Amino acid sequence: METPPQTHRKIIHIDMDAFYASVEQRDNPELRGIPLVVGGLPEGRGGVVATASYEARKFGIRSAMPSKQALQLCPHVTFVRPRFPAYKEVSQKIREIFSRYTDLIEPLSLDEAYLDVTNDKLNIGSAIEIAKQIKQAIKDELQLTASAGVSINKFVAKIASDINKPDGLTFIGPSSIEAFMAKLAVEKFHGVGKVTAEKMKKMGLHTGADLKQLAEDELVKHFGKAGRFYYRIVRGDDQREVQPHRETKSLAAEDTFAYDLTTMEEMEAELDKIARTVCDRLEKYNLKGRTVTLKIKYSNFKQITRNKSFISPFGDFETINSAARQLLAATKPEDTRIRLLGISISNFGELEPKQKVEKATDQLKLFNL
Ligand code: DCP
Ligand code: MG
Repeated sequence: METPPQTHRKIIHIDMDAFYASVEQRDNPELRGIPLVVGGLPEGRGGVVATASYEARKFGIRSAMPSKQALQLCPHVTFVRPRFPAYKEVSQKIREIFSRYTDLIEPLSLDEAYLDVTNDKLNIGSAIEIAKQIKQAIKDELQLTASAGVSINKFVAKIASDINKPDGLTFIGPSSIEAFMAKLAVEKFHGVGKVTAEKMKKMGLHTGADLKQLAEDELVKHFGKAGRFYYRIVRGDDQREVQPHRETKSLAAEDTFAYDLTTMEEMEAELDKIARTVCDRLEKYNLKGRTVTLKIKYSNFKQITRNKSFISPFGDFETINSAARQLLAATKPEDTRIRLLGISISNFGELEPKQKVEKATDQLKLFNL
């Protein structure tokens, strides 16, 4: 008896090349073809590299590196400050290009997104062809380049987009996934940070092939819940769906600072401004929420959020600002360097009966995003 043909999802991961730096080079011809860093200036304290042009990467300059170090590696490097509104605009435009092909778009950041093109709007059928067309549209309409990874799942598509950067297009089909995963270094696994990678190496686990030797229970024993994910992923099994943007359920404002904030006064002053912006926006849309979420990104790019919920809806500056200050104080911020602060308000609708909102103590949650 014949087995029915296997059907697979068609997933594309798109990631812009040297994103902030490419936008700066596009908008200012003097910056083209030279080593360029977008980020904090080296003469300031705590300035870090947000990204570097490919010309600067030849000198070993990388994202998250102190700007001072970048200057040592390449004394003639040029520094420019980030222009977030310009990057947001490009981000919206690339999403518009994606939406010509599918509505199943899951943005991961301003410059990258997953697309599920299993049933594309134009009936093109070939995910590789769609990726080509998207790259071409980005070139023609935005004068920028992107790299694409095409596969049958998110995990492999994301790794594939990084393989032939810049301006790359890499396809990893179903029959090559197992071999591809076997060769993959453990630090390339999505979700494996430096600490886990070190632990794996100490255990003699260097590649996907090594991980595949371990039973699921063993992986869970050593790596917790993530172990279950590793077990499946080394076998090329990733069933996670592309999750398109849901309806807006929160309203937020945030600010990335040119220098890391280190004192409570600086942080509170910045929070004040952000709370004002959030408050103005709530007023503009005539909204009141019940939850305040504080987002903090540290100088090492670790990001946390903490939130606090109230029984009654609020939209006033005092409540938002004091809640944000309390959440900040609870993180012991004096011992840290802070790169970004943000406040968002959510929970606009009716309270779900099951929703846990503690009256007296206010709920504190910690997510690792
Ligand atoms: N970014 C940042 N800090 C980091 C990493 C990134 O501010 N530690 C910003 C600047 C980047 C943008 O996010 O331009 C996109 O991040 P990517 O990791 O995709 O890096 P690039 O697009 O700059 O380079 P690549 O060509 O490697 O994708
Ligand atoms: Mg990128």
